[in-house]
Amino acid sequence: MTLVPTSELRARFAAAMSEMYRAEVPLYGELLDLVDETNRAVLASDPGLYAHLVRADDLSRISQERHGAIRLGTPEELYTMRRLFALFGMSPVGYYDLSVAGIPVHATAFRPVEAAALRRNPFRVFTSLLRLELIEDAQLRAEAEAILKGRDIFGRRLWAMMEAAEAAGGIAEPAAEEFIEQAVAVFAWRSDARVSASTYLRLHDAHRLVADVVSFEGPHINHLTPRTLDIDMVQAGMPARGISPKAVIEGPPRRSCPILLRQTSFKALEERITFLSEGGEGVPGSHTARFGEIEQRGVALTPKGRALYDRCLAAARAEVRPAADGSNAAAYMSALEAAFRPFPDDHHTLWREGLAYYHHLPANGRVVGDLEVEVEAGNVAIEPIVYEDFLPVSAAGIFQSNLGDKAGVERLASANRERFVAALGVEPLDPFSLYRATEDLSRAACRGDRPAMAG
Ligand code: OOG
Ligand code: NI
Repeated sequence: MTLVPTSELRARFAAAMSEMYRAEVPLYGELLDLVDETNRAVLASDPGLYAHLVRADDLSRISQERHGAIRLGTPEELYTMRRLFALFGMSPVGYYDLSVAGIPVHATAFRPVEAAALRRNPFRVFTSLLRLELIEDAQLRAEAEAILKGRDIFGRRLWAMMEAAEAAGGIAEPAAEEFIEQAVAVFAWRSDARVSASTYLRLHDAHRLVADVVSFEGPHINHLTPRTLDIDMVQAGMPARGISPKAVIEGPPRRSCPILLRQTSFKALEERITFLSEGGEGVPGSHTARFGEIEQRGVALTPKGRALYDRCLAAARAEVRPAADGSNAAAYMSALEAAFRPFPDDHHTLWREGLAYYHHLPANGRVVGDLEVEVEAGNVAIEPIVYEDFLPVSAAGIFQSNLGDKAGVERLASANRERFVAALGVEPLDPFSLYRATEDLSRAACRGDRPAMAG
């Protein structure tokens, strides 16, 4: 029995998910075309970028690259989701507390972590867990808990397949096909609510997100995000295709050396749903949950670089707080530009000051001298290591834009990392250590300790 490599499974899973979402949300298909067109134009006009991507072995993955997001209701769902994603070679990385932005969830990102796996397919899923304890009304909280207890988001067939796969250490053909189908079905949209219209309204009043998680049979994928090489160009091209993006791009400003992550989203669709009713005939209603998003990824920052990023971002937001209606978007963008001026914008300075992570690639064979000197002398090239994770302030902005303008402005209670980790069943991996390890490997490779290659 030959097991299908997990990266292969993940690539097929991601492709099937994208196909499903394209059918569910046609505007997503439109967005993919726009991103594809833009990426081609950027590569054609920027041979330097093309060469960089080839050297860092990052080119082939970009057209297939996506992230998605789901929201879970119970600790058990999160625990089992970890088991499911593990079969696709995706591990939990990082902890994100969204309560600081008034959103009652905390989250992790499931993603591949090894360089070769990332190259094959970097599919990631931002996975939030609802913090029911933050619902103030005790009766509503108990009701929501009871509703969630009664659902099985995975289904009996998938449970059986997961257990078999864990026992066998993986999945072989021909089961792989059905396994992927079953896994994708977990994230499908179902328009039949599990609650009555009045329960929905009460959940919705507590927080729109509570209604989105509790009212349905499963954790529908709420967006899938392609990666663009020029987010400003895509943003500008959206209106012509009937897509209206949020006014402000989250993350750092435009720079010559992109850092971390810039993201923008467009509004959720209003979808027809059916509520439960006493008579069983179903009551029509509507729900907004799903949206579109694009992102541009840059170099991963070290803790020192990240601290500088956080300071610059906080300075910009102290100056201008982006309004949900977009009315001060221009003022915010210029405050952002100004606040990021202290952040060096060339790779050699970022590297020299230890602000970002790089692959080290020897120009000709093994390097014996001091690596620092060899880089300065041009005997070792540096290529940015791509940021594979998310940003809490950006994620809060994305949540807020798709939850509606009024949702969540006040700060909720503080983070509860221990509770999240207990539900997950493991400590999420530390993103900085992963980038650091990748950089260290490439440094070792320069000295001939391992065959030289990117990542
Ligand atoms: C997730 C929002 C966060 C991102 O890319 O930061 C996010 C959600 O709305 O469930 O997708
Ligand atoms: Ni997203």
